[in-house]
Amino acid sequence: MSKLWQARFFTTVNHLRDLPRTTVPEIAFAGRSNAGKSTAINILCNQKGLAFASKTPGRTQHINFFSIGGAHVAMHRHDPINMDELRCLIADLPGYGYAEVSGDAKLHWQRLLGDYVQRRDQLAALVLMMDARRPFTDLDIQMLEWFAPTGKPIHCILTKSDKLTRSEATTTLRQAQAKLDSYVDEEGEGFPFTVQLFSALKRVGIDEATAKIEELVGLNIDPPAPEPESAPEPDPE
Ligand SMILES: Nc1nc2c(ncn2[C@@H]2O[C@H](COP(=O)(O)OP(=O)(O)O)[C@@H](O)[C@H]2O)c(=O)[nH]1
Ligand SMILES: [Mg+2]
Repeated sequence: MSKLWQARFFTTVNHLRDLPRTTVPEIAFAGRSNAGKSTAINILCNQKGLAFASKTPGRTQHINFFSIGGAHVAMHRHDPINMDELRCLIADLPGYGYAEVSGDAKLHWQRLLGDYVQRRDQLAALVLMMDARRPFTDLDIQMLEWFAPTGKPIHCILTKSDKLTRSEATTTLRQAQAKLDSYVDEEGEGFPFTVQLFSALKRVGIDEATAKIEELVGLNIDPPAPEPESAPEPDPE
């Protein structure tokens, strides 16, 4: 069973000063509104209503955090989680590129997202969700170029691949990988950028995305067992 299935709502943040004061690794999901981000998060976490999926995009301008770890089967969903057992946070970033967002809201978005992805030390990796029919729009590139200098991994998920034929999907994936490979630093070294196809509708790429995300936040490695209480020394006899 995927560890992502443990996800539960943690907090909502509208200003960087309110970011959770946690130290566990975070992974952030970014994408244009309508890219299929909420649908993908819900499928990966196996929970229908975790991230709000809607047909009227662009209404959320805040970062929603979900937690993995620290909650148990018997707990009520409103019970506080055990912070000692918190493993990682998932940050659902506000969708961008929604045409009707006003200038002020756009600026707010730019500061919130740009600052968050560039400065958040706990942020281990970025997942960039793009509609497979039109990946790498200007704002996707902006996101990618904000994050690239951190040297941390970006995993691109090409959503709604069911809208493409098999051969279109293959070509799209190859072109996306080539695009990512074209980024090199001053020494000519590539970046840790990966890409895959995904379809929530046809359930394509779920295992691949799950494995990648778990690896990026270290959920693939079990946490060290707690130190056992030191047992009394046996009597020398
Ligand atoms: N065909 C298809 N449609 C999808 C898929 N994933 C999401 N959608 C649709 O795309 C629209 C936007 O999805 P949503 O998850 O709300 O996108 P978000 O704005 O990025 O969170 C909705 O109408 C979804 O039903 C998919 O894998 N295939
Ligand atoms: Mg959404």
